[in-house]
Amino acid sequence: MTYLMEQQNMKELRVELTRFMMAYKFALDEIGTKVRILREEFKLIHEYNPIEHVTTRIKSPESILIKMRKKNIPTTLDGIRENMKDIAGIRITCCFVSDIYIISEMIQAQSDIEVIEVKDYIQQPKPNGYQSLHVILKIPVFMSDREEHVYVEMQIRTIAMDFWASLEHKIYYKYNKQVPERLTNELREAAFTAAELDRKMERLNKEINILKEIEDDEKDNLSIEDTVSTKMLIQMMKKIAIDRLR
Ligand code: 0O2
Repeated sequence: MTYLMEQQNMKELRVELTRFMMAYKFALDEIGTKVRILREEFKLIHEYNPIEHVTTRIKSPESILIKMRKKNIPTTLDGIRENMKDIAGIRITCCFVSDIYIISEMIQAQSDIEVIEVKDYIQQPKPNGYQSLHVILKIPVFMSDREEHVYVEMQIRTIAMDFWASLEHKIYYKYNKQVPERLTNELREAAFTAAELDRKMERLNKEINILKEIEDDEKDNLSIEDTVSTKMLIQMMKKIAIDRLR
């Protein structure tokens, strides 16, 4: 092969690789915009923001290679494109567990999105305690000369789940993947504690919302002439509403 031909081949490969990675970046831009719109709409209409923060990442070439070897993925761009579904990843951290399912359903319902797989590690946590909702999506990306449907892994979790997963990840790697059993047991217990905290915060949030609603109704309905018995009735309603939540 002549020097010129070799240069030409290298150039074509570089263009092909750049286009390959670009598609994932654009897919993340697309899903990022979808999430931003939901977030802003929620804030404007419901005066509530269910999303704490959002991060995106593209898998590093090193991690792609490791996973290719682990899963025996063919060493071609087509092989990687079809078999590796988490090269583009978006992680959405929500306030409450109920928010996770609301956001997930809203994204899944969008007509240009294809849902490939849902893994609910909240209903069924991993044996180590890991919790999150994972959804593999296919998102259309429109480029100058073609339309590509790109896999994106969406992970949705609460702040407590995210806190646990981030620290577990650090501890796991620090011990070079040989975590003593006592520690894995404690990590699992910590995951249960995080889940308990999530349940408690969700219940508190519901209670406060009911109290707010009742208070708003009171403001709307009560006049100065209202009798003591009306106020007592409202107190009773509050108590019943709160008891029902328990
Ligand atoms: P990174 O650095 O986040 O990219 P597969 O993805 O097909 O190899 P699996 O296990 O079926 O295998 O995928 P799954 O369960 O959907 O999990 C993939 C991702 O979820 C991981 O990506 C992590 O981000 C996260 N995850 C899964 N299990 C755990 C866990 O036990 N602890 C923590 N901290 N995170 C977890 P990567 O590619 O491993 O890493």
